Amino acid sequence: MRCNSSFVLVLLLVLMKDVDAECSQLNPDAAIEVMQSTLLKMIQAVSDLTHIVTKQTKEHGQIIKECPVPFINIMDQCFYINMIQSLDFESARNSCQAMGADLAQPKYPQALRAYIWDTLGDKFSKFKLGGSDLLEEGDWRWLSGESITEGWSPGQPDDHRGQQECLHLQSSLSYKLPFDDWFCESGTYFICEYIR
Ligand SMILES: [Ca+2]
Repeated sequence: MRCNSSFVLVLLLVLMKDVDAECSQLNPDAAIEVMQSTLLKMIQAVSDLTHIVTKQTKEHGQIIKECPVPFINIMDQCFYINMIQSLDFESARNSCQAMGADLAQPKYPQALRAYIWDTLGDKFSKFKLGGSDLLEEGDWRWLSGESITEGWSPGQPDDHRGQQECLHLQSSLSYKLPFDDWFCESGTYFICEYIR
């Protein structure tokens, strides 16, 4: 693309130089004709250049859609894995919101778990996500309101002691799939998601 835009700029310069040289040897009418013809070519060149710049701007726009620091891109979602604070559900949510984000709603929880496993191993095991059955027992929903239908580890959600109402991601591979219901009030690490 850079070559194309450079080419158009060079073409403009060549046209301007040629018209100077050509007009100096012609009578006024012929010189005007040459200038008109050259002007049309220059307009076309400027149009081409505008098209190229617009396309480059769009491409650049895609580049700057990368996740803002400290969020990382996993499967085209922007996550921040908070291993600094161990918080209950509401506090974790508040912490995410203070970063311009919210608790995470991963479309590909196994990809998120693979990243955590690759970078942290089994050091940490449980992370709060943006899902619960707080509004209606047994009706698991993301913060968006969409149902949580996949990703549960076998035997989960088990609503242990009748008190497990918040979605957690289990990074340990001892859980076949990443999701487990766990106590909202228990302090755990958590994952925020920045929505672009
Ligand atoms: Ca459970």
